[in-house]
Amino acid sequence: MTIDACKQLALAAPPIGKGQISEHFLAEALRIRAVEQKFLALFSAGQMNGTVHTCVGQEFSAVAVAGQLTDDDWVTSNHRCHGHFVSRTKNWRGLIDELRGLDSGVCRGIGSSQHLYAHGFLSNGLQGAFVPVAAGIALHKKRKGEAGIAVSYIGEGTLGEGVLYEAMNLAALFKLPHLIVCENNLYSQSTPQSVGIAGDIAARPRSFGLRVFEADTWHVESLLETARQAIAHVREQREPAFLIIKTYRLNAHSKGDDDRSRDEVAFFHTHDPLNKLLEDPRWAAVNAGIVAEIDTHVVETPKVVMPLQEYLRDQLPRKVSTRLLPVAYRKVRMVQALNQAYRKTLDEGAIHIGEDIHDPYGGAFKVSKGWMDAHPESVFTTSISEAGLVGLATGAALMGTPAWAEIMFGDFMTNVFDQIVNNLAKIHHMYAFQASAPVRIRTPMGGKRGYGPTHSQSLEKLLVGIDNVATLYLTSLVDPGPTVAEVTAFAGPALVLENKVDYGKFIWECPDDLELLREARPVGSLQIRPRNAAATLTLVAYGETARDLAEHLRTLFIETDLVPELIVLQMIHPLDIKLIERSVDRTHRLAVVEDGSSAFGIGGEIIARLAERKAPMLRVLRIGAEPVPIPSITSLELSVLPTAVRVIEQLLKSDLIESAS
Ligand SMILES: Cc1ncc(C[n+]2csc(CCOP(=O)(O)OP(=O)(O)O)c2C)c(N)n1
Ligand SMILES: [Mg+2]
Repeated sequence: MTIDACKQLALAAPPIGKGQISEHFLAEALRIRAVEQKFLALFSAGQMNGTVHTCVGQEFSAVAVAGQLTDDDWVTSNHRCHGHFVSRTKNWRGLIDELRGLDSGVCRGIGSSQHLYAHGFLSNGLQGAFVPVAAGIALHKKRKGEAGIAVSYIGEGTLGEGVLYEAMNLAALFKLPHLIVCENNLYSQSTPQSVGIAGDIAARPRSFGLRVFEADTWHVESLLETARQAIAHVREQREPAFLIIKTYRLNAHSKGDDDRSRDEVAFFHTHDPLNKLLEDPRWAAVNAGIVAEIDTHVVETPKVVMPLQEYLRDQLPRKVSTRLLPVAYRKVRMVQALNQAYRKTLDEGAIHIGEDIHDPYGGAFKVSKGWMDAHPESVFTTSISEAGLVGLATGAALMGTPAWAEIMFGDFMTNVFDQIVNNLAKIHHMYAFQASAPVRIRTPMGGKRGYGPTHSQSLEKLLVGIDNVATLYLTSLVDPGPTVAEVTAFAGPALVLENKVDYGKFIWECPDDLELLREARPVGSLQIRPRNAAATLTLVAYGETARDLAEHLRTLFIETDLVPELIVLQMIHPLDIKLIERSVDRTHRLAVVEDGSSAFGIGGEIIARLAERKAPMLRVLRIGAEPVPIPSITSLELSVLPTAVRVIEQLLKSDLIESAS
């Protein structure tokens, strides 16, 4: 789409306001513009914080789409969302208050301009990241047989984002009632379409089999009709579609950043349908009334803000219990125990989404075998689309479906980072606690299988640093069933790490000379301690490494003369160190073993927590993988990873031994 072609469209457009278009729509468009202009005025007067992206010139795309929506529909939007929000919710007062940072704002001043929430509406400032989430909302509706569709607004600049294509592919494959509305205003921030977008825009959705509708801002009547047709198509056919609206923003990208040609901007001002409408004194009077109402609202709204204490609450599972309980033993392989535990979540109404999790294949590690046969409506096997499938799970979870996502290898969690860090970790707070997305993402970490550098790493230290997302690591030392059941009750998102080597092992049978106990709190730590000796070393580990160590506690004692007590973390974040504290108070020696490299890692966090508590008489040691990609060849791989053999070597070299003698 060239600027000249848009100019031709603007020149050819018929006037509005002569009865062709409902006056209600025109007034709504004027309202949106007046709100946007008020924001710019407040910014200029130094009365507002942050930033704002106004949709002046683009109001009719919001009005045209929202006019066709019902209470059952959901809209996701982007940074330029004010018009979409006002026409969807009519709550312009709540929007103004939000941008002014007031407690009366729609997100109580937390989200501000780009992060808005209301029933039927979500926006955020990450280009494209909400498109798979909207697809997930549509998935929920389709699966539940509920009425309603999902609509996602994007700008044409966002056609450069990969996750958009994952979402379109998945929406097409699953035949989801999802309309993507692309507002093509010819610019992405400062980048003209000719510089940023290759090829044909309409060909993109068409290649996924989506029906494409096209309209423009200047032919308002036909825009309203095209939006009606596009939404009717999605609603009736229950399949995705794509609506392209050619348009032009009359203001700067945000507050004042504009280096477009002045003549070009002036041309579109002159031919803007609302500017032309306002030449009519009757509409000028209507507009003056709208402006006065907005001014009065701004003047009269009390300036109340959310107190810090209220904002600091979160959804992390922190229930603490100091009780230790015996652990029930069950002879079953870990993969089988996991298969059954997750299968129970399906029986209880959850969905599971992942790559290759269909039957008879049953997932790369066979955890999902038999699920799809038993629950064909709840197991969704996807294309290779890690971010997209987690987005789908997020949308479904937002609507109330318990949603699990499987990432085939832990290394691929990097592909999901944006969805975790910017969506899952933020949704609850940024919408002032009005929304929750309790997605559980499962993935196998770890090496010892020769899969080499891109399929063997343990990335948990990158995950545990994400605020507001719980991270836990299952272990074959105990039946994971009760732990999985506890995770299903978490209010917020959780990352559930498994281990590739653990899958094939039978659940550990604790030998008679040791005692295995479990903290009573949800996903509590395990304690494996000698029955007839006082421990002289606190060893902390998790996952399969903990299993490996548990099996070598006797060797460790023989080699080092230290009597180890093993504490196995199941919940890594939020971290509760009470059990470790009590143990080191007795042993005065601590070795933390983590599967990834130890720099800036979990061991460092535990030691820092202990040091903050008091300055204990404590000898500490961090043990982890060597800080290199995990090699494939077995001899090197086992030398790089923190196997029990290497842990003993490290202990022997450490001053923990010295201090014992
Ligand atoms: C993932 C991501 N990358 C970059 C940005 C910064 N950014 C905000 S808006 C924008 C331009 C978006 O262009 P377009 O999608 O055409 O929407 P428009 O601003 O034209 O409405 C950019 C680059 C962002 N918010 N998110
Ligand atoms: Mg644009």
